[in-house]
Amino acid sequence: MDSDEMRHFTKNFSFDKCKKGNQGFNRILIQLFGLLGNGKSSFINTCIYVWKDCEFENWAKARGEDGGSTTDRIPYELTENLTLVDNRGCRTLEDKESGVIFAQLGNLLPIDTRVEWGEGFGLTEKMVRAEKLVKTSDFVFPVFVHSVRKGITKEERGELEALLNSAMTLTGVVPIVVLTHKTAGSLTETEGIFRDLGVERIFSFENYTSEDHMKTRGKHEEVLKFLCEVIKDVQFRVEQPRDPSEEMKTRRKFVLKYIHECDIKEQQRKVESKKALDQSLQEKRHKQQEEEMKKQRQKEQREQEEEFRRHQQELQWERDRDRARQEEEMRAQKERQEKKKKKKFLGLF
Ligand SMILES: Nc1nc2c(ncn2[C@@H]2O[C@H](COP(=O)(O)OP(=O)(O)OP(=O)(O)O)[C@@H](O)[C@H]2O)c(=O)[nH]1
Ligand SMILES: [Mg+2]
Repeated sequence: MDSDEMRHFTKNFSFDKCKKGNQGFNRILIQLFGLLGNGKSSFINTCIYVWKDCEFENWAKARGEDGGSTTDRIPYELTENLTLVDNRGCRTLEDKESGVIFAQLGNLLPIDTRVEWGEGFGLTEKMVRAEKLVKTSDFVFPVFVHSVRKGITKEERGELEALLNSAMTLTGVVPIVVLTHKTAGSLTETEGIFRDLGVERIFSFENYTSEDHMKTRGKHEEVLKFLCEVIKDVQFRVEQPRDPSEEMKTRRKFVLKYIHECDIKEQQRKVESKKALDQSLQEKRHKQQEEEMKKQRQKEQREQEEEFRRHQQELQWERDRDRARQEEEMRAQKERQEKKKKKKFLGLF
């Protein structure tokens, strides 16, 4: 298909025209998810810019590199039947936050509303309150947005695989991956990692931004290709009999089970960390006791040695005194004998 044909195909898509009719669906929600600051809002800007073919605006409020600027679930309608949703990004791929990610991805939290990082009961309650606000007629289509510049560490691969697999189980669709910042790192390597994780379709972009939005044919065609690919995948999915309200219930069950499992894991983690803390305290106490006993033993030994040394000295003093006394006696005796001799000698005269 050339650009005009792709545009025409996208514009004319409607669930009513699908082989089995709409089956209760009336629009595709292209749900963007991913880590903070990876270009989700910029990708929305890129899509709107291409689709409207107008002056560039920062419609989705793309901001700094650190991310965290999108805090609400905001919908951007491209056609009556096709809407992009900018979801709140996650700081890490860890379980707790993924609970919120799945609640957004499953379309179980209201649109146009701030998304709080809740977990456990708080998140469940929000989902229950949202029940009347979310529409079962939305066909949820997951698109994972990742920046080539940020790369993927070895540790992140396992978490990413788990996240993508859960997103697939939740939505029934293999997520499409959109790579942004395509010239800011190794595109081939990043694509390879996602392919190894089982991702079938990957699109890569250098997003249009406020600083650089010079239109190029390549970018325009890639966006249109992306939109057509989403629609074709949806058409393929709705060739099977579908029940949107049952599917919504299944998604809700999935997320509730996920939250519950995260809670249990968290509790186990707390118990284990308390156990480890207790053990280390006990070890510390034991070591302290041993140290004190060692000190006591050393003190006793020092005292014994001191006692022995004192005793030896006293003996030595005694010996010295005896010797001095003996010497004194011998000297006196000698004196006496001398005197006696002298007297005898004088008596002769
Ligand atoms: N050069 C270039 N810059 C990009 C690209 N994609 C995003 N950016 C820039 O990266 C920064 C973050 O992009 P955002 O679109 O706000 O990212 P986000 O995923 O929406 O982030 P949060 O909603 O804040 O989590 C912005 O300054 C964008 O201008 C890209 O493909 N190329
Ligand atoms: Mg954003």
